[in-house]
Amino acid sequence: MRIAVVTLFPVMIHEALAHGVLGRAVERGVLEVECVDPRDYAADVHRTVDDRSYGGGPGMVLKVEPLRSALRAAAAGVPAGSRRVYLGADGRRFEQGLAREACSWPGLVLVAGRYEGVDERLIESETDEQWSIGDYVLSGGELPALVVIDAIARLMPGTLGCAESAEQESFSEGLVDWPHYTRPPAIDGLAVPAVLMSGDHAAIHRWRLQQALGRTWLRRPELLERRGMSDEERVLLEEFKIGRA
Ligand code: 4FM
Repeated sequence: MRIAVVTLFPVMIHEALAHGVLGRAVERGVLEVECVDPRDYAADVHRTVDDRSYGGGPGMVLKVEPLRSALRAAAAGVPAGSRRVYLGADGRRFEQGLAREACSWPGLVLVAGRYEGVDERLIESETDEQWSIGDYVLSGGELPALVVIDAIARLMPGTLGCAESAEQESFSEGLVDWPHYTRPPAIDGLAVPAVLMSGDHAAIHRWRLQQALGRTWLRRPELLERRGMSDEERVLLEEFKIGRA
């Protein structure tokens, strides 16, 4: 997938994509990310990218011409069938389902705003969708762009290693994670659950599913509601509840 990010801070994007799973995806060419900086499209010697807000008040707005030129350059650099997305707190909530949808698109333009905002007409005429990563106010769209890129990229074939991807398509989809442990077997009197050291793979699988179900029931009941459970999973959850009593 090819992603173009319109941003005044391309280093933020590139730096974040240089590590770990995403770094590997970029290295392998599964993911190509290009940044387009409106400052490179500014017309004056000061490379001005902000302008005063109509209606007055403090705070500047991203200036129209450089941003529009950057947006069009970004759109020209992604394949046909790509979507242009503005990242802002009032957009459609970006969740796993949307990440799954988007991971089959050929490309994406992500528009990361700064200052008090972007001229509304550009959002209307030069983007296709608006996405929000959640209900909090950030200082710009770069972190949301990175969240979106990370969530999408890890769903694309070739991003995760074999061991990781096997886990991803597994039984635990739609549930929160089960707890993880590593050495030593006891820390400050807290032991690793014995089943994990039993070598009984069927029992371990069952325990992990039960923990994932139990934790989802306790901490994110709305996720369990949405996902539903098989008969076998209902039994595991009932057993989990009894175990807590
Ligand atoms: C976005 C600040 C545009 C300035 C932001 C501009 C956000 C969110 C967010 C901050 N984006 N989900 N929450 N953006 O807070 O997506 Cl111009």
